[in-house]
Amino acid sequence: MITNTELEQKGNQYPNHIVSYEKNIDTLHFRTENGVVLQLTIVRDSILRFRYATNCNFENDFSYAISKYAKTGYNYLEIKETKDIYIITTSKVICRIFKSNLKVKLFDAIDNTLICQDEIGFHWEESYEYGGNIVKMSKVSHDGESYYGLGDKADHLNLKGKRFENWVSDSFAYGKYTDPLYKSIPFYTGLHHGRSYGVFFDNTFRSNFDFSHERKNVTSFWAVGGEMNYYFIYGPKMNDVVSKYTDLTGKPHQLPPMWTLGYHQCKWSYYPEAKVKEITSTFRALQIPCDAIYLDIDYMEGFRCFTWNKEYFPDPKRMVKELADDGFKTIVIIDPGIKIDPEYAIFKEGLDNDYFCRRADGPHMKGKVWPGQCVFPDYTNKDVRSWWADLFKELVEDIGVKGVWNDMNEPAIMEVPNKTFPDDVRHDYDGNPCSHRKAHNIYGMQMARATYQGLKKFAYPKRPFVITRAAYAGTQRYSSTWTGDNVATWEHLWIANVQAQRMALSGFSFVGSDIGGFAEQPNGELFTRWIQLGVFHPFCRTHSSGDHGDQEPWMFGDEVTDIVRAFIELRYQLLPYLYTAFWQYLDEGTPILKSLVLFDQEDIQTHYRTDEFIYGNDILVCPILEPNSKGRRMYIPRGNWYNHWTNEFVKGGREIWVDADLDTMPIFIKEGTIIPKYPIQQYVGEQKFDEITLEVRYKLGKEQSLLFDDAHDGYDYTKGRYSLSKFKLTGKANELIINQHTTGSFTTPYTRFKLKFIGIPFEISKIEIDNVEITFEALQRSKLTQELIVDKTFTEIHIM
Ligand code: NBV
Repeated sequence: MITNTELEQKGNQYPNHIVSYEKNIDTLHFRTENGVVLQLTIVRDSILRFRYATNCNFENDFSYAISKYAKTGYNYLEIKETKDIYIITTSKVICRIFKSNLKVKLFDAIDNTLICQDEIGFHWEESYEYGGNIVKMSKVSHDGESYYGLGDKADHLNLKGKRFENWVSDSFAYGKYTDPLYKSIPFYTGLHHGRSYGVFFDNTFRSNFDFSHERKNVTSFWAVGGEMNYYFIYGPKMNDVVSKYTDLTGKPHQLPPMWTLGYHQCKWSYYPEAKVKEITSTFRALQIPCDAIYLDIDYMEGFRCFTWNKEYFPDPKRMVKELADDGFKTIVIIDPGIKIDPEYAIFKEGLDNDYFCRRADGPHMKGKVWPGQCVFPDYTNKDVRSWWADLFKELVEDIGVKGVWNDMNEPAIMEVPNKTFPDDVRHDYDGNPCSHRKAHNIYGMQMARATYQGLKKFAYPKRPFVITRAAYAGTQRYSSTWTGDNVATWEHLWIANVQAQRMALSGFSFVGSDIGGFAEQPNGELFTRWIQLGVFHPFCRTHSSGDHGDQEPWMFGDEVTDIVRAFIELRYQLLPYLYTAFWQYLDEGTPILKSLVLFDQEDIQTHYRTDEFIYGNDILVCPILEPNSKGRRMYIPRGNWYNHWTNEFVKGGREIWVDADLDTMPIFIKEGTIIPKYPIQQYVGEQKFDEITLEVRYKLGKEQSLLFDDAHDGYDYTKGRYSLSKFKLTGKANELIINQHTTGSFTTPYTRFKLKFIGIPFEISKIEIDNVEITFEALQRSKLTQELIVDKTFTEIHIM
């Protein structure tokens, strides 16, 4: 790895002053005497893009990360010039560019606070070996500045003082601090003086980030090729930074079908058919809710993608249908390696059409993976993606598979020192031919994209579901993801918690870990604690490598089975809440998991908090991460909360001890919120219910909550057929008022809400629904909770 200091010693900086600029639509082109060296695009009032050229030549402007649906356009732009600087002002930021050295300083446009400033700024080193440049940016690290983001790093949530590399890597049994891992998301947020901004370095080459590691007051990032091309995103709220970044790199193209938010059971591997059925029927017999069952590589014939081992699975279509009749959706794995076998149709097709990657001098890229020697589709070629997408016709349209799981797409190669393609492999890069140095980090993303295209086409009119292991920024548009081959240890439970939060902070919310650990075997206690965390991750799947024993919820004795069932049931009850959070993620880019720092950045207590997080908007969760725990200390963020189990009222802004025997974990609900709950089902859609529960927690003051609903699959919601209820709660000393405003044309199957009131501090003497007083008998009272069944169309409930 090249260090900062080495680079600075060798680095080039601009010898020439900027002498002029031209404005072309939204972009300012700054020139030295030799030509244009810097392009500054005003993407939005709060997003500026900086592109630097070392020789006054810019590359073709192409990105896999940026979404074509990203919001663009600004409200205000003013450009001023003095002797030494250019001052570019939007309604959100002021950018000063120094003519003599191109250094940049960025300020809040409202109050002129300095947010981000170059140290050396842009500099570079020529790379003789490969051609091109190592491009580098250094910025001043401010007093008390913290850093978050970068995808799946297995490190403390706050990245300050650390250095990381982005090079998508198969990392079997990685550990805390292993770097790099499976994903490359070159985006971070900085936070100082209560304000947050983001930097997205859209460069797919191997890149590095140094957060005050080598030099205390400097944060820098660099890549071994390509351009210095980064987006500065101003908040000042971290939530806005993340949602703007998510908008820029894209939100999932559609809502996931609701069943994908249920519980998934996986193992390497369930086969033959009888074993699969034994697993699924045990779920139903033990009444443990489950929606998805996975087939790992052994379902194929000799690991050939898109084939079936007919000895293990004689009639896949019948089996998939029978599983579906029992509420199970079948998900199959598909790897990128295509077996070199002249008898294998897909190999032949790919060969005839020249769809496989080639080495620099022409031969195919060959490498060993599960099927033996393989070739690999170049997913960076549009025609290859279309071909790949069409290969899913049989699996999805004919056989009825509901989701596809892309593995080994870093790409991973066995028995070679670098575990992936050599650098010289060529890629089309959508008409920008390049070597693997540039395409490596997006290979897996483009595979997931091609798979997504296939699922979208053949699952239609249902929604697609894809899971990918490798990812680059923007992959969230196409796929969900998991954190790869973790290990059944307590340390890995800690890692899973951080990784899921960090991915959410990096725009990728649909994430989960292999619950229980992939390698080795958990004991019942670890498995239980992992399930407790996992049911609060957007993607919730138990997975393990078969070598180490079984990992189904009933493998650890009755006590564990009962606890695990109860937590999976809780997940199913909370499905409307999670679905609403997902809708908000699509609508606004709001991360589904919120680290405490994102929830309340002004409270410095949150800046180094790692364990606690907010699930959706209103539920505070803190996993138990150590064996033999009877509870733990945790930080309750500012505001008031109710203990989920006891309804006890808790004041935040302090650390407290929370009891948590094995059958429980710390969960708190924000006061004033309205939490929707479904009845328990064994799988999504199992029951038609007439009524759903709304848990209402009293607050002195005002609070807003949302409930989104639709058909749970299909695209009707995009045509307005959804139902979005906005609840406004107003609590006074002797009154509680709930207003509901609903939009959308979807008629929910349920007609009533069962309101459960928690924490009302006054004796209720009167209730009015839409100005009509109801009889007192309609109230069923208990000590702290009181229930009321109402027509779902109410507009105002007034409790006095
Ligand atoms: O396909 C087998 C496994 C899979 O179960 C796992 O989830 C992947 O991360 N796969 C890796 C290949 C084998 C890894 C040792």
